[in-house]
Amino acid sequence: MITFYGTGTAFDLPHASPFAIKTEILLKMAGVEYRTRRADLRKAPRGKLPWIDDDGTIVTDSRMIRHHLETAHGADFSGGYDAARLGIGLAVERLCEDHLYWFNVDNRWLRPENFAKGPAQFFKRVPAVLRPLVKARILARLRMALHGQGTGRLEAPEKAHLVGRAVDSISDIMGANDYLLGPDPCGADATLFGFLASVESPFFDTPYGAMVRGRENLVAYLDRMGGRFFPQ
Ligand SMILES: N[C@@H](CCC(=O)N[C@@H](CS)C(=O)NCC(=O)O)C(=O)O
Repeated sequence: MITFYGTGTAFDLPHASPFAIKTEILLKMAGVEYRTRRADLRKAPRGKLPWIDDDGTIVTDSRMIRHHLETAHGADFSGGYDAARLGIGLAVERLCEDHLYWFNVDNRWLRPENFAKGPAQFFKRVPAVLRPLVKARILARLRMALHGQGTGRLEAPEKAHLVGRAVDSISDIMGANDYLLGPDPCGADATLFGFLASVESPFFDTPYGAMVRGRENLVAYLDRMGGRFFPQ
């Protein structure tokens, strides 16, 4: 039995973390038995979530979890597509994970109104006297990470321009397909749904949600994927 450590439902999403949404879809696609546990980041094997415990084998990082499901459980995430299509899928995944991710972090954590109604809730279990200090320390760490990565140095219109380009490209790649690469879902859809749903989330005040909602095929895709993998 696999134990999957994610965040659980938050912000009207299946998980607060897009990487956790991705991983739960991969587990469902793989058809393996699993149970979900709320992750305590202080106990995360590499300080990040999600991770899984597969009967004593700990696997961290959604990409390595995918690899583990393929090698240890025979999962096939190809969706039947050829190598060239799958290459496009991988590029879209990395566009989400290494590019869109940062705008999402910036928007949720560094916009005070979004932080207050969103991530600030994670600190409820920290003793009240320490809470402001812990929050300030984490925000300072994130600000540094965003500055180092580069997104933190951009102005709001530049950020909007870059997110818009990414969202439009994904929409153009998908075209009239039901899923990213064609009529069937593949592993890349797990990632794409996790990030698109997170970027679109109306829970947060963001200019990015409207960009997703402005693309009919992406709206239909979110409905289709949500209905298929998180019908509840
Ligand atoms: N490459 C990792 C990224 C995971 C990741 O960045 N998770 C975030 C949550 S969305 C996290 O745990 N951040 C905590 C931290 O960096 O301290 C994956 O694919 O799982």
